[in-house]
Amino acid sequence: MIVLVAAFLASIATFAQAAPTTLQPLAPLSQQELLTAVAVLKGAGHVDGNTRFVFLALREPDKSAVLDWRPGQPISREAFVIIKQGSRTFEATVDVAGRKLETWREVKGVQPALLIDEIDRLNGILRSDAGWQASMRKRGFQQFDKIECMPFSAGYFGNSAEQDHRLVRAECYDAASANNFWGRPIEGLVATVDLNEKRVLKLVDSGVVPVPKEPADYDPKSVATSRRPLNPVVVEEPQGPDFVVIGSHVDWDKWHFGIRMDPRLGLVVSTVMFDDAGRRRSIMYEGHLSEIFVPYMDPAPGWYFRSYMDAGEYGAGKLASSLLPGSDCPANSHFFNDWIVDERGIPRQRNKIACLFERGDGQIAWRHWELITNQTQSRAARELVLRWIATVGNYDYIFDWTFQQDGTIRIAVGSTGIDEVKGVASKNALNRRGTDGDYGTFIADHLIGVNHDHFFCFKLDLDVDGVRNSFETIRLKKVRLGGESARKSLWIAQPKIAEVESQAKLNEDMREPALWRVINPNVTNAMGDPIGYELIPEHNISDLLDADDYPRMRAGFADYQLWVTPYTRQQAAAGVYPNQSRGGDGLPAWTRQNRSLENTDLVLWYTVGFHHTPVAEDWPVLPTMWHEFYLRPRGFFSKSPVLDLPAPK
Ligand SMILES: [Cu+2]
Repeated sequence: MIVLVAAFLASIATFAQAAPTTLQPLAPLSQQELLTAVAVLKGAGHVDGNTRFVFLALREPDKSAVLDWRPGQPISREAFVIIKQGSRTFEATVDVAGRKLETWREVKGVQPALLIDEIDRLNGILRSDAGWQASMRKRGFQQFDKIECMPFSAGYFGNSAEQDHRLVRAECYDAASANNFWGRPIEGLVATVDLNEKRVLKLVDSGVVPVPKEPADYDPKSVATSRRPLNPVVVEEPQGPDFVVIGSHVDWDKWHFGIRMDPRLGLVVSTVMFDDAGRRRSIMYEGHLSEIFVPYMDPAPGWYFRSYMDAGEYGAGKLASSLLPGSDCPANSHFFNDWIVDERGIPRQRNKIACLFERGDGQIAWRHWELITNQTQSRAARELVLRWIATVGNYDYIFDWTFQQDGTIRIAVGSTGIDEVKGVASKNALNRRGTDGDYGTFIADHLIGVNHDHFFCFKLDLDVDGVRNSFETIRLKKVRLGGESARKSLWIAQPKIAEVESQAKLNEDMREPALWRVINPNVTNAMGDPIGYELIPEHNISDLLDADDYPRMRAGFADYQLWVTPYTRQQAAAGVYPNQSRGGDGLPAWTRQNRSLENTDLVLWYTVGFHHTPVAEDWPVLPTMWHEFYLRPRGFFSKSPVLDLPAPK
């Protein structure tokens, strides 16, 4: 056991642990740099007992500076900071290397992301509110210390009485009668709370709904596990892994990239390159989660507002889970630690917030059996997986970046955790009363899994062999044949370059399918075609809400599955401050300029999502549901990139 523990410790490294000579411009801020950034703000008189750090992380250098940088050269190191000071919000940039405050400004009319500090305070505000107490007594609760209230982001619904308040809406759960309190909603009572004023702004008691009593716990003590454990599978790399991690940089097979954890966006993958015949070719400057949007589909007073934007309202990277070796990631994975400042500005180390492992579980890179010669050639595929998990309240989102030997990058989101459920008076579907069951599925006695969507928007700054790229749609167009052919119809591939942003707001269309490809019009492959990378969606959905519905206006990025913009430093598809936003910021606003997309630095914004109509099998734990898309070379190489895989011995 001791040996095992030692092996784990040896395989842990922090993102920023590298020697100075290998520090990359996009490496995350180190503990020392975080300390310096906070010290500079303190020195400038901007930090007191009321100061809360909403965000403090690397401010990326200019892209051109990053691309021109060579090892050994000095690096600009800056921090971007969002501070909440009482009810006011400030943004700062700090020159960390120069120990200097560069900018400090107040941002008016916004609400920064919700703070853990505030969330901790929520129970106290409610438990001391006379109206809330009365409503709880009416429901049979005499003691309030085991009632847990959840800070649901408030959204915006055109209510002027809510303006200028810092809001959450709270529904509470009976945590005394079960470990999994999510299965014990105290329904029919929702409080709108002002976190600045520390008071209940509005309490809506729409009537007592009995708290469901179905068992909902999932820990080993509560669940009788009759299933026989399977025989162990041992993954061994007797000569060690094939990847090399130096600080925040990863080399594996022909792939090279940098990684860091951002408190808002989670894992950021940067400067992704692939070796091709002795040349290191660029594919993507940066890729990361941009925003999440989860609107629920129930009009009840306790449910209509539930339309979360988890990255901007809570901070996806801040909520990165510590990963468990052997279940979250293979035990022999490389685990990353990082440093993040807490809300008081104190750097804290977090353990195992991302993992890296090779996978070679029966995948075939290519093969052929030749009938004429009766010969078989087959090459096993290996892939590299980079994983992190954001736990936002009841949901756990697993994010995988998988690098394949054929130049493909797969980006996948696994949704698991606990479904957000509603307590109802009806027992089940056989004795439905009122509207119970109209907006979801009975998944246990007196419990409805409410219908909702999950949208995950990714920023993908592709640089295919350089920054100057164009975006091409290749429409598969059916044509009617005349003349001498025995065929009446077939389809042809019709490429078209998008000239401006309005031509690159796209949804998948089964009746008129199109391929989506980023090309470099200045570089051709051996056949004379411009080189390119294709974005390949798998199953995807559209936002079904009306255009004038508040959640949809606030999360306008979900209007299209794909947007293409010129390069921008902006990272947040719904704007920097989506908490209580009225909408109007982000992709719809930016693209209104209808800028040129030709032969310029481009960014793809791709949203993958799914409608979640819950099923009985979703309770009490959600079997992981995966949704993914690919970035795949299309004409980037001049022949099969896996032809050179060595034959098995
Ligand atoms: Cu769901």
